[in-house]
Amino acid sequence: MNTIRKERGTPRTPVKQRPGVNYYPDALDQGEQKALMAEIRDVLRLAPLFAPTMPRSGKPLSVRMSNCGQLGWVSDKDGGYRYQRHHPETGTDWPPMPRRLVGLWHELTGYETAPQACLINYYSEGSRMGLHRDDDEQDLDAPIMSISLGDNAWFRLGGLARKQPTSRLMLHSGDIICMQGPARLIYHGIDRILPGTSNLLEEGGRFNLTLRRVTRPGTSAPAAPADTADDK
Ligand code: MD6
Ligand code: FE
Repeated sequence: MNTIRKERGTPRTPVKQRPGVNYYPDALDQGEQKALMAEIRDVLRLAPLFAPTMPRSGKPLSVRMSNCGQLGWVSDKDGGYRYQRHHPETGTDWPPMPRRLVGLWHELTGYETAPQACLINYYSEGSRMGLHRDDDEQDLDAPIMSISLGDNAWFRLGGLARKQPTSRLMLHSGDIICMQGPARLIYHGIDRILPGTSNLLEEGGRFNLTLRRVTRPGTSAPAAPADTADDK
């Protein structure tokens, strides 16, 4: 079983929500959250938050986002959902993923290959994330690891079909949740955040970081657009 060892030496074991969903409450202590947040702020200075829009309708999503790592997830009216190497507004490559994040990925998921993308979502008061599946990746054997920083949020977990019943879970700053295997393609979303429940962020709100593999390890990724060709 994967464990995460905190500074004070407490081994961390996941709370199984259901097959394939490993929840690590309080995985990062305050110091670790602050250090990680400082690294994310460095990323955001190079790759500022942007306002993604929905494919076709062009309606704005309610979160603002950025990325770090080799690839970043973006969405807009004409191009739709996709991974690309560069920021849609500045045109420059995404900043590298902080090593701390890569270390957490290996420690918690046990997945042998490194994550390629870290999507950074920022929720201000009133932001939400509709029920969705993360299925724009080719490597569905790889887990997705999600880190919460800032205000509490109600996380909704459903099944493999949109109509299946859902349950909800309160995510707190420092919590990590991994979805893999039988849960890799389950529906999930954020109902709402609870403003004022954390003092980690001066501006309030919540950051969520999701680490992903995008292309299959060791393949030339024939199905990918040239922009997402693997260099592994
Ligand atoms: C959020 N999380 O916590 C949204 N996706 O703000 C996700 O959409 C998510 O928590 C894939 C795997 C884990 C997640
Ligand atoms: Fe998701």
